[in-house]
Order: sequence, then structure tokens, then C-alpha cells
Amino acid sequence: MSTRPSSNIRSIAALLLLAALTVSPALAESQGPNSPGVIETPGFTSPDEAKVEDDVFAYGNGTSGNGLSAKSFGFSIPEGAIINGILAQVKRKSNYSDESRYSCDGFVTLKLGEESSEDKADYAPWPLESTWASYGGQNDTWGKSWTPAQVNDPDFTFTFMVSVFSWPPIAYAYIDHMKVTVYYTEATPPVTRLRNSNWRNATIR
Ligand SMILES: [Ca+2]
Repeated sequence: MSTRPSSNIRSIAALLLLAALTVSPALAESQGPNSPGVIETPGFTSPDEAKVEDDVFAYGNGTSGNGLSAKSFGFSIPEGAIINGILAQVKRKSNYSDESRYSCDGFVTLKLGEESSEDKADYAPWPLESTWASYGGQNDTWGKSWTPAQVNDPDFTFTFMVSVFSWPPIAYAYIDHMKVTVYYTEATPPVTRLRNSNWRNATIR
């Protein structure tokens, strides 16, 4: 026959196993894609048109350095969450896309204050048809660690600078929409509390 101590040990083991099996692991979640509430611009016309996907465009034809800085994305990532990745997307086109005249990325970063992420610019010519381009992703934090407070900050900025190559300046860069998705894992303090509670109950007997 089983003695009481070994029975208790089995109970404890069973409770711990149950806790491990029934409590879900930390869930990967996401917010977005969110659109910017504010777009600032050096050198682009109609920047607010890039807030909505509607085939109406912000546009510019200047030299390198022009572009859009989108912010106020309205994220509310919970405190303590781990930011796993950030996806930034732009729907854009150019009216020329050949060797002598084209538009391409200039400088593509995420930014808060003076802190900027790595640059994800792709220098391939943009297409003539309006098309989405994606930067970063589910498991890509752009070479930085972000806190929920930083991503939720209204000044958290998706900076999208463009280069337009054309002389005379008849090529234009057109941007329909900019949006950002944040992937994160929520902190799960309840798991720890449940395990402690089971352990305490089991050992009191
Ligand atoms: Ca638009």
C-alpha cells in the first residue's frame, strides 16, 4: 500500500503538471495594422493623403531627403509586454520606372526622439502600379529593443524618405498609405501565482 508521503508527492506532482498543462503559455498577440494620426513632411505635397488607402496620394519629386514621417499610431500595448516585432508597410508607386528615371526608398526607419532604428531602405525602383512594400515583421525589431511605452508614444515615428532620380524633374514618388503592426507577447504573472498556490496547498497536508 502507498504511504501517505509518497501519495502527497504524487499529488504535488500531479498538481504541478496540471498547472503546467492548463495554464496557457504566453500568447503572441498583435495590434494593427494601425494608420498614422499625424504625418509630417519635408518636401511632400498632400501628406495627409497617406493616412488612408484610397488611391489618393501624397507625392513629391525632389532630391534625396524628401519623404513622410508618420506618427500617432494609437497603439496601446500592455505594460510589461515583450515587443517581438514591428511590421511597417507602404503602398506606393512612381510615374516612371526605368533606368534613367525612377523613384526608390531613401531611408526607412522607426524612430522615437533622437533614437532611430536600423535603415531598411530597398533601392529597387518602385513599380508603376501602386503596390504594398513591407519592412520588418513578426520577429524583427529593426535592430533595437522597444518597450510598450515607446511604441505607444504618440511620437513613435515611421520615417519613410524617398529618392527620385529624374532630370528634368518629371518623375514623382506617390504614397497612398502608411501603416504599422506591432507583434508582442503579454506578461503572464497569473501563471506564477497559480503554481505557488498549488504548491502551498499541497505541502500543508
Ligand atoms: Ca491615400
